[in-house]
Amino acid sequence: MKLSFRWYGESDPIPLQYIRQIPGMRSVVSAVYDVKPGEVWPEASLARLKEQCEENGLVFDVVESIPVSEDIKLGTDKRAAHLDAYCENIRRCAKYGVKCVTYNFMPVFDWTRTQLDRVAPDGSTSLVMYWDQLRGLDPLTDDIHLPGWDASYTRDEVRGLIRAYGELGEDGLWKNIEVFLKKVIPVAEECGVTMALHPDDPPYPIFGLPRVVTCEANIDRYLSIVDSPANSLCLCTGSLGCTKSNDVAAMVRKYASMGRIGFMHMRNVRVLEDGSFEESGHLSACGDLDMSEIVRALVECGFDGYVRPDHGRMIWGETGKAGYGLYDRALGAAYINGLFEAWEKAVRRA
Ligand code: DNO
Repeated sequence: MKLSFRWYGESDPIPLQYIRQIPGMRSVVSAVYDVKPGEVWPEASLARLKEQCEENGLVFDVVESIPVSEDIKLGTDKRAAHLDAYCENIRRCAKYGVKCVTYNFMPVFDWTRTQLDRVAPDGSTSLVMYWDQLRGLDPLTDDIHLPGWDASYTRDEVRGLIRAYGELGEDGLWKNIEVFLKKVIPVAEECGVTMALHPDDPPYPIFGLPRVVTCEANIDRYLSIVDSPANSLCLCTGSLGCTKSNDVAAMVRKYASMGRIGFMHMRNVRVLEDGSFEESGHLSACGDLDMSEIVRALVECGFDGYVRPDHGRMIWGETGKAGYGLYDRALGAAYINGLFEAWEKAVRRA
């Protein structure tokens, strides 16, 4: 596996030099963050990212994300132009050494949480989603600002989008996924780039918006639309793990053995009785996922893609971007290294 770490570019309070000091760290996961979805990334920005990483002994070879515009997801009259820009971005990323591009197909909102700084008994804070904080909210009538949601939409725009997705429905979303994949995957294949689809987080509809990248059956359907290793997954254990019906270790084994995992997001999560969930420390004992079984599945299937410690808690007084501090993600990286070393040795001995 190739160990990686997400870095938000020059605005990230964590210097690349610190990232480099994490044992085993190889790759930087980043993106051009100042260009709107549907537009083309300047080559100079990619060149700069590559250069900054190399100056610090790291490789810039994973992009998270090239965002899929709402126009592509909804199939509006701007779709064709946005798809051309998307393909051009893949070509440009490849030109600067990128091998894996993460993206998602979640309507309007990316991940959904109700609080980003929930204090645990040990004084650490983490991201949570509590149904009693969400229930009763209606984005069509209430002015909702959930943490992490794109603040660039006005309330009216959000309402317009929610209505449009309501009309589109799941079937319409699947049709637009097909148009996207049939256009984009051949370009990725040509450039030697693996497209890594991130699951919906959490993996069920929120506010009636269709969400389809949620479970094994739907992921099978997604991967079969274009049956190519370039059409792969960014398998996020914490996202799929917030539904008890997803057996994450079994899904990892299945898709790794098919060669369809390009990138692993590794974190743990605790699911509460009413379906609410709390992000926890990476260790198996801290949440509901058996992280060792997940790594075992990867190792036994010969996985050689990218892995990154996903969201960490805020610990030791660190402040910064929720989920993306240095300390707990570095602890996560050390833990992931340990699990891989142990399972790789066990498999070699067997
Ligand atoms: C959250 C991330 C996601 C992810 C996108 C991929 O912290 O895992 O926002 O980057 O869904 O497109």
